[in-house]
Amino acid sequence: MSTIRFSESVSGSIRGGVLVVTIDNAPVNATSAHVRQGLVKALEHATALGTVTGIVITGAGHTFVGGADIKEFGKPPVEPTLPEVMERIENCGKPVVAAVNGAALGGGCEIALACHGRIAGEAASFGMPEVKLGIVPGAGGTQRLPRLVGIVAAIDLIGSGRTVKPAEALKLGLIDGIAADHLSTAIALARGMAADPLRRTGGIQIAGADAAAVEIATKKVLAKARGQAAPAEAVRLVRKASEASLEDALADERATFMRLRDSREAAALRHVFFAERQAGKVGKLDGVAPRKLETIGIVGTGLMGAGIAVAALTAGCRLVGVEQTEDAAAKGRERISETLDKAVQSGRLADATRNECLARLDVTSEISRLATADLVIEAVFDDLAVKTELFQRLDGIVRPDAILATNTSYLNPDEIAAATAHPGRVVGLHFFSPANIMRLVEVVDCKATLPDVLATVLAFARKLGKLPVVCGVTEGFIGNRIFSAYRREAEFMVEDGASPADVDAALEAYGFPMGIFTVYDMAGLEIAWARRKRQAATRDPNARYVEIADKLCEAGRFGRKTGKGWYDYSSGEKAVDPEVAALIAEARTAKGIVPRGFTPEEIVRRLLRAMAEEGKALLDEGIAARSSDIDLVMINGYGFPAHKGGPMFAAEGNA
Ligand code: T1G
Repeated sequence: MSTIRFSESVSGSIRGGVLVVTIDNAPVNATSAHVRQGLVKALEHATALGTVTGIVITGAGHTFVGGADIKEFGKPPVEPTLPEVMERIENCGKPVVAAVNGAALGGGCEIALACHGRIAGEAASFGMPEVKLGIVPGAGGTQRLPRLVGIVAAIDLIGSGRTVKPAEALKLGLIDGIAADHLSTAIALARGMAADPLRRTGGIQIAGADAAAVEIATKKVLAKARGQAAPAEAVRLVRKASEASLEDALADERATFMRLRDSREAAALRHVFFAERQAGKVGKLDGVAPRKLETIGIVGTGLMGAGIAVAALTAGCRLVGVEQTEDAAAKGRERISETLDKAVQSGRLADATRNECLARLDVTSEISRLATADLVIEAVFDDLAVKTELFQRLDGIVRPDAILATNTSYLNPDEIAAATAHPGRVVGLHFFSPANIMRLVEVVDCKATLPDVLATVLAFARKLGKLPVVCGVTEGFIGNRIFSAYRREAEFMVEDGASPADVDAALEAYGFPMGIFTVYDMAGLEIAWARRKRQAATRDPNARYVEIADKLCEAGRFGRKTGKGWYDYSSGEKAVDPEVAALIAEARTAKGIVPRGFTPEEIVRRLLRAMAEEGKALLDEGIAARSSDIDLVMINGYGFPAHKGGPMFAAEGNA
């Protein structure tokens, strides 16, 4: 079987009269110019050869095609364009079948859609993640997908950008079959397919959709859009598939794609995409092998500990949870098992997997059981004496090569490490609550942390499906330091004349799911109050200090759980409270401040600047390695809108 080369990344070989075309463009087989050129040449070759009866397209390695080459965006176009390739595939006179070996995303999924048949291997996946990049599919996806799966399912898939596995793809009608040997099955399908007439996706009559279901699917997508343009455009284009001719709708799709591709929103989301791939990369760890991790110990099975336990269990780890009493251990086990149940109910976890997780779970009051653990994470009360004493005890229990991680939010992990026998094995793992859901983990590289310890916990965080961001030791790490600076600025503006509701409304209009005072009320005001009281003695007496939050706490207003905080919740809904307005007015009078108005633009500008300045300080101090890491922390831990790229990206005038 000889190989025919169509371009530097596309080659072919003939099997049983079928030309098998392989796209090999590492790392993800993106549709770079030479891939597009190679595909067109392959189609021409197959058409010209009388002995070839069909064509199969597949990908080398573990991806089918990861989509358009995002790095090409913004560069001058090179012929042929992706829509032209799709047209060539769809209009080819011989059957073309996709043998989908791995991820078929974006332009990759569109290639599969343009083929006359689709066979998925077991590792295949399908999705149109374009909206996550601030764009819409640009090569026919919005028109061909609804022809195969119907308008409602297409709105869901393209509007959310979610990825589906082969079983769901088959159920939806996106593919024709699933086979362990997807290549042979695809070849057989191409051979057996009658060339006349071929089932051309663009020619399929769209199934009439239930108008109410279309509305529901549309609303669901728009509700999550938070002011972004792409989801609404994606839905509009999918709906157009049942109203306009294929030609008109494709032209609209292409024009919309080009316009969005050059938008700030898309630039911000591309920044986030590449930032995520950079995060957790640490130069000094090149060539450092992580240690083996099978059994994880967690001390403290409260809300945080249970969340971490669920994340570790669902990633396949064995788990030993430790509590102080048998009673508390039973409650911890219950909490973990209830969290697993919820994941099953919401469809995030299979029933069988939940049972496997429970079989790997042991919650006990005997701390000596941690002798088998490879990594122990403490999630106990955030108090230095408590944590130090615990780590000293663990020294005498765990193996010498076991790693000890602290989940502290504000304490100094170097101090905890220094109190142990082997500070080199101590590291910080700052999870965000609920830890089984939130992706962000700040990985704290302490003064003495050994490189392979850091490499191991980074690998652990990735195994849990988390987004690890490395940071140095500082009070509050990256996120809480920026959050403090941002809150301080918000309070300055309130003292100067803005209302908490003005600040929250400006942030929500910018794209935050919730304004800062609403977040503050949700989290509870008392923890920060306790910290401020601790710090009072060492605070710079000349620095501006806003006392309003202290006054709220003194009045017993600790936030939502007490029914009152920055707002009043006594009616069950958040409401502006005249008592708070009076308290703020008093604070202004006490300082002789004459209140002035703030526009939403000024509020946002000042908050962004406060965040970016603190971010710059973190970079200067070497706490954060790169500004894109700071963006990721604020996006994934604090609700900063991803489509604005994060505070550092926005501060550069980008969003
Ligand atoms: N373009 C350019 N580079 C890409 C890329 C892409 N589409 N996808 C990944 N990379 C790089 C990535 O930066 C990293 O680089 C390396 O590949 C490995 O990635 C017309 C408009 C395919 C599931 O949004 O979801 O098609 O860090 O670590 O875990 O309608 O990459 O090594 O230098 O993520 O094995 C739509 C994006 C594009 C898919 C593989 N497609 N990619 O995951 O590897 S728009 C996407 C992914 C489009 C058409 C349009 C994942 C993956 P480096 P990785 P992985």
